[in-house]
Amino acid sequence: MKDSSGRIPREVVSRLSGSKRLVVLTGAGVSAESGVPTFRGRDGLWRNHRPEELATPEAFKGNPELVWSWYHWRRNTVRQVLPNPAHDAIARMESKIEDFVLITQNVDGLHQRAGSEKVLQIHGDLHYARCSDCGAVIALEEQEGMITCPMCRGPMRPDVVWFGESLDVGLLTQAYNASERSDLFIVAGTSNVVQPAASLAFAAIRNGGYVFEINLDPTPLTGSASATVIGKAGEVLQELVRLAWEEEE
Ligand code: BV8
Repeated sequence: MKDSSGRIPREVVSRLSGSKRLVVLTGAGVSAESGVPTFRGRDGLWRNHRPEELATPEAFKGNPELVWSWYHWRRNTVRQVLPNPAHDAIARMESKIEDFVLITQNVDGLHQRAGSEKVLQIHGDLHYARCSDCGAVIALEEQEGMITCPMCRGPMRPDVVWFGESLDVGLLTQAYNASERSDLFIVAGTSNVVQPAASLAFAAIRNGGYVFEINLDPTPLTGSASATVIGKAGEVLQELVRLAWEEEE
């Protein structure tokens, strides 16, 4: 079911209101309506740098000052924006469904600011730094420039997963288990090209789960999704929770 009118199929609404095991997977498109640039979209530049150029261990090894300045700029950018209706709708789903997991590829922390708590940040969080020597993790606020570990004085790096780096095995296992058990898997605002995140929806499909996709454009998942609505995540998700629950109250 592919609907470019933005209309949400009735089956999606009834599956959400009746869901016992809901998983939501988000990507940069969910933060786009907060004014945060995406990675591959038209605005997919981060201050004239493509993520694939700087979000790598090689880039950090070669020019840690540039990579750190890029992450400080991104952190300060997202600290000045607000969660949008897409983040709010997902937090509302969590409040309504006990067995709920949000898997996000985003590192901006906007889901938590909207009230989401059951969040698997499988690509890390740009509000934190991690020591390359002792592994200590610290929260970042106003810091600028290179960060030195307060525990061992070693060099610190952004606490995110770069291209070519493996994801945290524990988080990824939790993400796969939740996806395989889900009766409804909502995937919003991701181009579904980055692995292994892009395989999670297929894990749900393989186990008989219903996959509902929301995006401005078709993606490699669209042909396999149970239903796709072409539209803005904020608008479609808000409409979905209204149809599923407001009519109850
Ligand atoms: C791994 C954190 C094992 C950092 C990110 C060759 C060599 C090496 C590796 C690979 C290779 N080929 C493939 C790989 C694997 C690679 C990969 O998948 N590459 C892709 C580009 C092909 N993956 C990895 O490297 C992963 N690790 O595989 O480990 C390994 C180890 C060694 C060697 C090989 C394998 C690690 C991946 C994690 C990378 N880190 N972020 C940072 O942010 O700085 S990924 C980055 O992309 C973000 O996390 C982002 O979330 C993620 C995915 O992008 P999207 O979120 O989907 O964003 P995008 O802009 O692409 O799309 C936005 C979508 O929203 C669009 O579809 C748009 O239409 C839509 N949209 C826009 N506005 C709206 C909207 N939709 C709705 N409403 C709107 N308003």
